Amino acid sequence: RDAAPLLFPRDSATREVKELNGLWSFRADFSPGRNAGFQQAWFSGPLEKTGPVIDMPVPASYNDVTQDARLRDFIGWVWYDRQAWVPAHWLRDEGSRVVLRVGSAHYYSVVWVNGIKVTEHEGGHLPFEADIGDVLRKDPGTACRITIAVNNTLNLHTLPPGTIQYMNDPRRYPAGYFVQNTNFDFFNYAGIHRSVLLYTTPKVYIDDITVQTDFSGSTVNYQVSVVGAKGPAVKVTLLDQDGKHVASSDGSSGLLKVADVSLWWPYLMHEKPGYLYTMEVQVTAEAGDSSLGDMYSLPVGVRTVQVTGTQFLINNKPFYFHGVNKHEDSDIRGKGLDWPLIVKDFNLLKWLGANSFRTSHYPYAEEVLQMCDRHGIVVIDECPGVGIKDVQSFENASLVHHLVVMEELVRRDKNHPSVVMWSVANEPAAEKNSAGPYFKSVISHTKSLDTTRPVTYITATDYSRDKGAPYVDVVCVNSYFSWYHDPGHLEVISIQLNSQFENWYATYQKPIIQSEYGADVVPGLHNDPPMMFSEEYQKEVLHNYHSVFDQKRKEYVVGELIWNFADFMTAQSTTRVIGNKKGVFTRQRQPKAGAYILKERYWRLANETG
Ligand code: BDP
Repeated sequence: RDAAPLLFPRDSATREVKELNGLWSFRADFSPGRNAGFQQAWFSGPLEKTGPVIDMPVPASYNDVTQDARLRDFIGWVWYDRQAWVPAHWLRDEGSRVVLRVGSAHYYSVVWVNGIKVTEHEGGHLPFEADIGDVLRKDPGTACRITIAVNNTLNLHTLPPGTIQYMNDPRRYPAGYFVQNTNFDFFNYAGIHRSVLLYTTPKVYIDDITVQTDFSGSTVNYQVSVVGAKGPAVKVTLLDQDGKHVASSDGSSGLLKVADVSLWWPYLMHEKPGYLYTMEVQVTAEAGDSSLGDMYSLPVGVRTVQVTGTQFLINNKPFYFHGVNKHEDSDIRGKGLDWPLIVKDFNLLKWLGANSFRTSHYPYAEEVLQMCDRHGIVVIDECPGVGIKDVQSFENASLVHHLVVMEELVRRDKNHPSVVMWSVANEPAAEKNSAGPYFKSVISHTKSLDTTRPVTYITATDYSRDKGAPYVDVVCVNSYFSWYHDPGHLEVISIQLNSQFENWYATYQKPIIQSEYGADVVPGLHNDPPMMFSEEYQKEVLHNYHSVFDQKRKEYVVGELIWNFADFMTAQSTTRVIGNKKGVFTRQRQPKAGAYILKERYWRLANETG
């Protein structure tokens, strides 16, 4: 429980937050066994005393910030450390918890405070935390030292999975080197990717809040869990955007009824998208106690989601996804959280007229989902289940971890109105016999964690062989006609895409989203008649796909998400030109010709379908 936090850290009248972002000391463990750091206990004193350290910004991937190719392609443990001062009153006051929280670090992390191990966490894209008050109180009045060791190694039971190869044939590899093989197409950036911070809560504290909304009958159904008190008194107040009290209730669970509710609408479906109420939760240790125990404010959007045989409904109205697939990826910082980039991307989504995206292929920073809530951008929230292909990755050890990841993801993201569907995987080997029971378990577990949202995975397996498809609520299909199949033959798209849709629909009678399609463009390359990698070819692929979408969206196709929003980094290979170039924007977020095709189309769709 300690490791997986529930509520996003926010300050309030009872909580303080202190960010520890900036420069940390950093040392990669290049020792042959990659284990010197543990053997020599690099956590027991300042890292700089163990050997040479360099400056490393947090948050950021470490791979692209130096000129050292060995660090870019490093595999194994890297070590971060820094000192931090904890305000004296945090420790003087025995009644407060001091929590250290890491927004995400890829992939496996171990954390020490003043040389004492406080937590470990598996998984590169979700937050973890530890109550460090007791450790700090051993040494009050001194700065504390935080050490974080992070290992980017992926194996057949991690999520995403991978395999490590050691190239040690002395006739070919003088020094020997490690290779991380993966079945996914993005660079395995590593390091501390999101904010590290300290925050306080009182000893009696709000541990979790769950809201489920509806707009007929009651409106907000809430549950608050409080830790540290036997019979806590909970008071919940809902405020509208003008700060007006619109509903209130007592008790750790209940219903809030709002007259004239302002619904949360997706962007372009309503002139006021992303309407959020604020739910203020106040707790006292026991009824009648006048001193405030804890207080937390949660943004709440009131909306419903429902899937029929042919439609995806938001607030009972058909919703058509016209959007993108993204990556957390940019120059220099890799997968590190970067506010200017986040804001730029939202401006570009709006420029395009995109109403949605999928968090391909892992959970994004919570800050991104908060932006989606506020701006009314609809999200398909994907877990890091990308590239599940090898037989061993369907074994029980993998399944058990996958279920834990879904628990952590649902716990973190369940209250975001923007999140309308969970995706448990991308392009697994769904034709394997073990894929059937595997995805049956993952999907039914996810549904038991959240009864309000549909669940899917993204497939590239033929409809007739896909063993997990019976369990999804919406069929999400990726296809690359005239690219990976029939390269150069644009004329195949119309016939192949039509039969793709017809076969899936005839087999499952479920709504379908085209969850990926696209073509690489090296920006500035031109060729007429169109040739692969030219701007003209991407435009033609888009046009051909779009004319089929336009026929089928009147029937059961409920969305189209381009692959990809922007160019992104991958491992080096013969098919990648400094990364994947299927972006409609470059990695620096400048439009290619395809972006203008989408812009025109998305704004037209917005006018036609909302
Ligand atoms: C799809 C994958 C995506 C890749 C894309 C591509 O889901 O991650 O980047 O192909 O090859 O199959 O461009």
